[in-house]
Amino acid sequence: MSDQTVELEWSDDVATMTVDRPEALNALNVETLEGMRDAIDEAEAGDARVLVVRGAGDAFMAGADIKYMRDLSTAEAQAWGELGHGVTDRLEGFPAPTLAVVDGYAFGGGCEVAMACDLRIGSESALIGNTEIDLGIIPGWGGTQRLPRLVGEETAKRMIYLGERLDAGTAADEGLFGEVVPDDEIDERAAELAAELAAKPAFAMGAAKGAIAQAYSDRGGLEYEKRAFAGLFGTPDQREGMAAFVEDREPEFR
Ligand code: DAK
Repeated sequence: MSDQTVELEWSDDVATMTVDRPEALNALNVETLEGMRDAIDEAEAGDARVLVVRGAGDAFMAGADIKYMRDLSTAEAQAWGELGHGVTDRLEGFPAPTLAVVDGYAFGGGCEVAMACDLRIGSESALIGNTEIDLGIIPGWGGTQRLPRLVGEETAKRMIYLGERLDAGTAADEGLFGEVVPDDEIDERAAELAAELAAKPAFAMGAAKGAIAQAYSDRGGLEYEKRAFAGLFGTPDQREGMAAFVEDREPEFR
């Protein structure tokens, strides 16, 4: 399968989805999210036993596309949010294990895509965080719900309130990465781990994933987050935060 910005490749029963928009550090726009949605559907239709998620070039994904988002109205932000939630929900509900291979930047929506996967490994040079606050917004694709689960409430609040960017070692210490590998070994380690997962009994794997999901089946928080996120569009802080990024300057919030 091939979209302009998303590739799906197969190696035996392992499907690998790669976001390939390196000129924007794989920032997620409408085309990219639609490509991811289609690739996930194709991986599921092809009975993938593992879905690997990664980014091309120097980034996993540097977040949602700020240049696209900056002028969205609340209604447009809602539609945009549904598309992003569709991708993270599909990843979370994918019938087989999903593995995020974070080699480079994973900020904002990129961090949220990684957190929607079952397992995460990082390269030594990876940086990860929910950095949205400095854009005058909050994580909107599940970050407010999934980050506290992974790292605990206090750490999640510190990361989200301050927009912290964690290096790989700290991310592993906090529970965001299962393991950290040297940059030049990450491809090999990802393939090894994916093959190990693919060799496990698929019915039991699906049952384990489904049962674990029940521990987190309350979607009320995700719905709250969607509404809170969209409500920030059009506020002076959102306009200022995103304008400052595009104009390459520090934001001045009121
Ligand atoms: N969006 C658009 N373009 C981006 C981008 C992004 N997130 N990140 C990088 N780029 C672009 C840069 O603008 C630059 O483009 P040109 O100027 O060359 O045209 C190119 O990628 C290379 O970036 P830099 O020149 O900045 O490269 P550096 O190595 O100097 O810095 C960096 C890399 C990743 C540290 C820096 O680019 C950066 O801080 N990027 C922003 C990271 C960030 O804040 N990400 C969070 C985005 S907000 C929603 C729910 C959720 C979300 C949205 C909606 N709904 C419910 C509606 C999610 C929001 C986010 O993810």
